[in-house]
Amino acid sequence: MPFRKILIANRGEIAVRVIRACREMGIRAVAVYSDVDRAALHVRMAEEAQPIGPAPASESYLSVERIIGAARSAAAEAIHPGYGFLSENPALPRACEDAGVVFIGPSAASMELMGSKTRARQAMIAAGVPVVPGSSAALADLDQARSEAARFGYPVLVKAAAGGGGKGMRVVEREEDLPAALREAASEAERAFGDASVYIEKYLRAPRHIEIQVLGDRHGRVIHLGERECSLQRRHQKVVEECPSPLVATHPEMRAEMGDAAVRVARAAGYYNAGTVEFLVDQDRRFYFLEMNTRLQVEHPVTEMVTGLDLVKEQIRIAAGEGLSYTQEQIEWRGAAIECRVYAEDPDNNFFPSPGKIFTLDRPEGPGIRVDSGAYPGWTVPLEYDPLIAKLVVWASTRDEAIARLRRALEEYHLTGIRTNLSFFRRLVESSEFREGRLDTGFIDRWMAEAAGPSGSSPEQEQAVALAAALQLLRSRAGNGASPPAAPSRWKLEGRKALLE
Ligand code: MV4
Repeated sequence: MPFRKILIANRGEIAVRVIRACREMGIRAVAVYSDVDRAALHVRMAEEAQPIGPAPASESYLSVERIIGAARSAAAEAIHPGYGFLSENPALPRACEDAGVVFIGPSAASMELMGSKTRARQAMIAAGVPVVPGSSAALADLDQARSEAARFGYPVLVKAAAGGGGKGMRVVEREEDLPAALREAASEAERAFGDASVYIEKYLRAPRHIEIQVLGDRHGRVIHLGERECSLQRRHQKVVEECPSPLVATHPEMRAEMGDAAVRVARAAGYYNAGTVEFLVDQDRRFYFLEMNTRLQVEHPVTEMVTGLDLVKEQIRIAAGEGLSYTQEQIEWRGAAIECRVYAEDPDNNFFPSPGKIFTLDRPEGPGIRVDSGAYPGWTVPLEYDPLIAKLVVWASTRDEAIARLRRALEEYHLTGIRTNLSFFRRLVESSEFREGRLDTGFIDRWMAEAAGPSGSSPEQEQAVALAAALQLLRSRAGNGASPPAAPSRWKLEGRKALLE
């Protein structure tokens, strides 16, 4: 047994996921919670729980000091960061080292390298991994930007060197638009990351986003667990992920090629523990390194379903210094898995967050279904954090069967009290592009624009809708915050009964 006690520096479904791995390994799990999470599922499930402060994440889940303090007072031997929060902050592994606690993740140096997009690009070029044509250092001035852009040809994409997740990005179609794009991207980057450095890349139109899961141990061995197709996203937020990628399924040589490249990326970064190498894939199926995520990802379950591995257990064993339990040759991929991210948000109201109390909750069950969730009936989804309430994951022996199973699971899934995006998924699984696996990163926006018709809403209209929804939410909070938005009042019910009599 690698550890006796692990502290989980996270909340929600991922904290629950890690607790489950701990329990199966005979390890005591210590939860942490902010004031609004006192009754959260991860707190109820863990053997122990430590309060870490008020609701704002900056004073609780994002505080290295509070997390280390909690680990100390619980005498935990290791910390699992989950995803989000401190998971990619090199300050946490450093503080762990100082406190004599094992960090379940990569080194601070690997995180730092991958945190700088320009440094990561340089390292990947040196390692012989294909990167999108572009500048490999932050741009000094407009003249340099002009000459670099002319070298790759328009359109180009201005990106933040410290970026990721789409912040500080600007597409530039013509040279005359370059100065404004540079200015805007730099100021957005300064605000978001405290670093105004930007660089440029050739802009790939409607690429696929395919990522490779890697595992490295502390003895220098690295393997890959194949790909995940993550092209289905909206506003840089993934909504559906699957394994295998429908594209790779029809071009099987791509898995080994991208897998080899991902292993080279990990080696070049001196990487250990679980990580993900993201690639963009163009229309000609050429792939380019985009970035590496130095954490366990939200969508890891699709890889687990298809490979049969337990990634969290592997992470824990690796952190304890054990060698990988599998060789590359032992990894096999069986069947197809699809994950839907179930959010407390209203698809009929511009996906506006819909926190609040869950009244009833009926989840799908039966063959090939996995639901990872931090929700339970009677629990209130707090508005302070990410509104992900569950991940619905299905597995079947073929993609077509997985889609049929997903459709069945979505029919069985019912939740009252809050809005969710389940209805969005019910529509999505019927679309011919999705069913045929013709996916790219522009698909959801195009598909939603089509559904809205030629008079589909402009960004201005969308803003107006969001504003109206915000006002509505504020009003409902100003009144009785506990009142369910969807359920009719007792007076209405009584009135209806009276009418029926
Ligand atoms: C790109 C690109 C096209 N060309 N880079 C978006 C998030 C950030 N991490 C990188 N992103 C992109 N970089 C070049 N040179 C298109 C995107 C992109 C994207 C990438 C992955 C998943 C979804 C996306 C949605 C829009 C744009």
